Amino acid sequence: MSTTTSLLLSPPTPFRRPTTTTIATILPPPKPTPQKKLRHSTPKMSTNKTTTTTPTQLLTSITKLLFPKSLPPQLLISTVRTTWSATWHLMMSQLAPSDPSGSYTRPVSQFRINPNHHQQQLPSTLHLYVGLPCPWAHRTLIVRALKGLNDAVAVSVASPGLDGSWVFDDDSIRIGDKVVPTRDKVAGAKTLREVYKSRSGGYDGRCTVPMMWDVEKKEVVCNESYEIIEFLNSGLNGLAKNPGLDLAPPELRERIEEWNRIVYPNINNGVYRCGFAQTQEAYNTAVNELFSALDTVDDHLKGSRYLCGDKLTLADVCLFTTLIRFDLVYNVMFKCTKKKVVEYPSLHGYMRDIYQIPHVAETCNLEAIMDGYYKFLFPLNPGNIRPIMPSGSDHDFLSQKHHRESLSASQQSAQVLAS
Ligand SMILES: N[C@@H](CCC(=O)N[C@@H](CS)C(=O)NCC(=O)O)C(=O)O
Repeated sequence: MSTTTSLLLSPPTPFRRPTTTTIATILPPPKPTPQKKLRHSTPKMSTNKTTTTTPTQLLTSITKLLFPKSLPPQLLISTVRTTWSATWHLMMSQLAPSDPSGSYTRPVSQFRINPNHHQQQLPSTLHLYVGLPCPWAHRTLIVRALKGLNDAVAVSVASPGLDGSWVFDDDSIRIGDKVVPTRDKVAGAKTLREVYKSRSGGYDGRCTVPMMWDVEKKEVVCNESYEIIEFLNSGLNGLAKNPGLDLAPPELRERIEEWNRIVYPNINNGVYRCGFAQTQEAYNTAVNELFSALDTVDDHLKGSRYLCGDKLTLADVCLFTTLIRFDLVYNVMFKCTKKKVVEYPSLHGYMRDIYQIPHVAETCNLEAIMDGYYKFLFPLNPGNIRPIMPSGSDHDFLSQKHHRESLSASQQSAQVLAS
């Protein structure tokens, strides 16, 4: 039984777990589960009858047993508050580890590229696993597209499953050039966990995207996004259609690092620190640091086209993938409510500027991003209702003129386009 399943099966504290006999007695005859719609492989559980039921059906039955159709309002509110809060704390403690103050502490990625080795190693066939809602995976899609590596490094696009894991659907219908969910193009795996597990030596840890896979060696090369984008930027120039584009040129590396030290903890991870904070104090700290960093960046971008001057760099790519999700998701779902990106004069133009660089918009599947957060990844939105797209965040608005060319001496998009 997976961690998630066992977690969901744990009874809320004030109630005793009903006995198996009781559950079996109240279980309705199982209906066929619409697997396609659920988009996750649900293991079948046996009952003592010849029929089978899924964990989801079992849970629904338990819930119906615990909560009759109507309760006096006060009892209903206090019961739901207690069970909801207990379940939320349990889920957060297991899935979003925190320090003693309740601040989210992101787990460290397991598979790393040794920076001293990757340049010398001759790459065998590399494959990239991504998921569209994920900002860390989005970084890799952008660098792959800008470097002209779409043919050299194929990509499989996983979809979020209802149990929080990454799963593969059949190939989606193409929407122009937009990246859409796909099957696993390497071995036809049904889940990303299957892919991770198929490495020699197996694997039982977190199965995250992005993940770079060595097809011949059947090995995870790396599952840390920043290392993957550094590698795509400089490690595959022999295969890239745009080898002349350097998103981390030596003369800018120090400045890129300086911006990363501000943007990563306070903005990229900062939105998660807001959303996953487990105490008011932890949230207050995270949200103040987030908006103070956004103010700093906005102020800087008044006079600078990109973070490090006239040239787009990896620091911009990393900032962009959080900004594009900000008003769509983080502002509402992660309580990053002080301001929206659209209210920042420079940040919004900067986001549009990057969105309009050829090939970047293709990597931004705004609907998949909203679905991923509001319907799948973390059950922070139990009603599963996807809010309406906020104004200033849709494709037409993002395609409007940004007027930022005048800030740069050189035409950056010409450099990017030279593929
Ligand atoms: N530090 C990693 C973070 C990757 C990450 O957290 N990915 C999330 C999606 S946004 C994931 O795949 N989570 C699945 C899980 O934790 O099981 C990176 O930058 O690559």
